Amino acid sequence: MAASLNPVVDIHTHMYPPSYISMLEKRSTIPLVRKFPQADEPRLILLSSELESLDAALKDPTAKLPGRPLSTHFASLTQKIDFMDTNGINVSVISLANPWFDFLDPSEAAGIADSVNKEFSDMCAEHVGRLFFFAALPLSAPVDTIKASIDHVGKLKYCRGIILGTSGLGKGLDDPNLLPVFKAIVDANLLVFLHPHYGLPNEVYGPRSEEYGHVLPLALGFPMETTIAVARMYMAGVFDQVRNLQMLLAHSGGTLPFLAGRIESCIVHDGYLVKSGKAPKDRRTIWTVLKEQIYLDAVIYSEVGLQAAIASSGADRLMFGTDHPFFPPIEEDVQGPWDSSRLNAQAVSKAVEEGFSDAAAIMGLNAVRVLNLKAE
Ligand code: 5CU
Repeated sequence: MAASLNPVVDIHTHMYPPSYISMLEKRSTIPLVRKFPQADEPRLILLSSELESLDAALKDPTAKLPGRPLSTHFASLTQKIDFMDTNGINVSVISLANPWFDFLDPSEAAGIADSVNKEFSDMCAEHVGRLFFFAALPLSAPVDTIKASIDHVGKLKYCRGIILGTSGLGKGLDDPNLLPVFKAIVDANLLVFLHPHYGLPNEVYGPRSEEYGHVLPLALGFPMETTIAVARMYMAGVFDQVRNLQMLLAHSGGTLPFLAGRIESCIVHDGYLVKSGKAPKDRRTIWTVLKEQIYLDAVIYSEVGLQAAIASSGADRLMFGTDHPFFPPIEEDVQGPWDSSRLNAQAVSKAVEEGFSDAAAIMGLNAVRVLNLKAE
């Protein structure tokens, strides 16, 4: 595809390189890859909400298949480039999908992270100018090892940030022990791409949740997880303590743009916070943090959510994404255009009139500027 003055850049697009898939094939607890006699393609089982259907399918070969089909779109670089060409995407910033290295034993995490990050770097080198990547960290390892890993990926030519889950070192992103990690990320001039994985406790979906497929964990659990993680960071003062930290939030910030006003109101009406001086009048509000330290992806599939995202962070802080290879078409050809990608592009053109500069900014120019996506 020819380079364009107004490139389309996909900043939310994942892969599991072949070495990561082999690791999942050897596992007996989630995340795992498993073949079932009733299907040709292996299944990729990631989420705790899929455990019940995994157990059922292991016992009964006629039971509903758990997880999602592990199509070639998850691990093949050729397929990623084909997807980009078919869906009008000039440049992609690829990242390892959840749950990254969270489940690894501390003793092996750094070695595996280094080698998977190198695979990402090598893939980018095969398609100079079309691919960049967000690296993943060995978060189960000691903090000094994590810092060494940040230092390492910061020097990789095509690395533009760190994809991070919400668990941090195990206690969430408001954990004071994580501050040196955030500082090291800033020092390496990298941005954090915050992405959910753990969702909400399964009980909230109720005893009938199996009837509802993946809808509740993905549509609601994921965004709430992101919302809560960032609200905790805000309440703990992380954004003030690491003033240069820049975060790109998946799924247009979960529900943060919509709930920021309510968060603010709850703070100023909290007797304990106000009386103990924890909510001083000159504090930076969550609105300020959204405008100064937060970027949002445009993976929200509707102009309604996108308008809230634009209103809270600004059109200059939004970036188009697809979430490929998740959400493939169910009934159409997976080698053709994907509706999930089209819906996100359509939301942009409905929210900010197509042809106007905000549309070009969200579709790619913001990413080029913020992530410095130059070919060499
Ligand atoms: O379909 C899913 O489970 C997912 C997932 O796990 N991660 C993601 O980024 N999108 C969809």
